[in-house]
Amino acid sequence: SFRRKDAFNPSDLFLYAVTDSGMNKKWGRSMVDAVAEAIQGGATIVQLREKDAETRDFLETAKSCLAVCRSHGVPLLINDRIDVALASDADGSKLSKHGIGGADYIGCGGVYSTNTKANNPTIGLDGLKTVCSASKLPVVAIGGINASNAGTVMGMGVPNLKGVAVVSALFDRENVLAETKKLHALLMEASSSS
Ligand code: TZP
Repeated sequence: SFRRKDAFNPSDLFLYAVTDSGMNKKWGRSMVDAVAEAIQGGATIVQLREKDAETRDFLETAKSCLAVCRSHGVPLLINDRIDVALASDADGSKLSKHGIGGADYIGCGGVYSTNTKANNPTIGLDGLKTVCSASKLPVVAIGGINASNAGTVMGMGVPNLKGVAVVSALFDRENVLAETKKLHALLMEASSSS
C-alpha cells in the first residue's frame, strides 16, 4: 500500500527487488550497496525486508536505502512494518494479510517453489493466471522467479500482470548489478513479444 496514491504507477512493478538481509550479508556487502546495484541494473521498485533486524537498525537501513531510491526516482516499500515506513518517510509498506489499509497491487505467489520462503504454497502459472483474472488490481508475481523462468512468466500476456518480484535471484548472487541487468533484459524481451 502506498502512502500517496499518486506515488504509485503500476509499471513500477516491472522488476520488483525484495531484499533479504541474511542472504545479502553472506556476500559481504551492505544492504544499501546491494540496493544501489539493483537500481543501477534496472530494478523499478525496492521492498526492504529485514526479518531479524533491531527496529533502530531497520530504520537506519531504510533511511539510507531511501536516499538511493529517491535519487533514482524508484519507490521504496517497507516489508510489513508500517511504523518503519512512516518514520523513514518511505513510499509505502507491503502489507501482510493482517495489515491495515487498502491494497494498490497484489503480490501473487509462490509461483514456483522457493527456499526463500520455505513451506509457502506453490500456485504455479495457472494459479497466477486465476488470481490475475479475478482482480482488477495490478499483479506482481513472486516465488522462485529467476533468469530461467522470468521470460515465461512475463511472456504469458496477462494484461494486469505487471512484473516479477525476486529475492534470491538478486540478493543471493555475487554480482547484483549483472543479475539485475540480465533479468531486466529478459523481462523487456518477454513483455514486448507477448
Ligand atoms: N512471498 C511468496 S514467495 C516469497 C515471498 C516473499 C519468496 C520469494 O523469494 P525468491 O528467492 O525470489 O524465490
